[in-house]
Amino acid sequence: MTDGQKNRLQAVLVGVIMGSTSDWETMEHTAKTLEQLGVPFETRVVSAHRTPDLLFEYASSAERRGIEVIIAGAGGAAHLPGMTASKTVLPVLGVPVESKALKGLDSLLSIAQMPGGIPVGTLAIGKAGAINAALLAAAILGNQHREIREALRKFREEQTAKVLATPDPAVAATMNTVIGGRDASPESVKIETKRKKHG
Ligand code: RP5
Repeated sequence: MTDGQKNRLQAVLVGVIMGSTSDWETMEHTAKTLEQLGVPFETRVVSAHRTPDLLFEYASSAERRGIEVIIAGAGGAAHLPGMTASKTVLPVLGVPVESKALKGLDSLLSIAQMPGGIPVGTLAIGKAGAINAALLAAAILGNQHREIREALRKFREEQTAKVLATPDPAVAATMNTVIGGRDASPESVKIETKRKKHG
């Protein structure tokens, strides 16, 4: 990567906002994925209901601050992505956070069912949507930022290689249970328990 590319990448390109700190459990997957791809981002709690003035300020100043994509996560009567989209022409991606009462169906419909005129790119409910919002943001940024497009290509290649490396699901399941270098597979746990019993 050239110095010019590094400098350009230091500026925040993605604004990750969410309605509440309680959304972080979901939205941290967006942050982790952006980090993995080397996309500069910021994270903020901005509530459509509790801090409406802050929401207006954030959305209307985002373009001026150099942000190119906004990812907004919210749950329940999830107005944040739609209201954000109404105050900016930047692409807004919405992540429906899983709500307790309706398992996120309320969040999904609130975010997806925007009337014609103000679009919100709506992802899946919960963790999958949070990860995919980051990947989709990277794909959008990849049109102008070649290094991000290449990072996304590498992510895809590694994902494919990982699947092809473990074609047998039984082996893959065993590998998934190896936690922190310690084999926690059911067989191993049985052996360890026996060892303890026999001193
Ligand atoms: C929404 O209300 C937030 O996005 C969150 O998902 C939901 C519940 O917020 P808390 O009551 O946990 O702060 O505005």
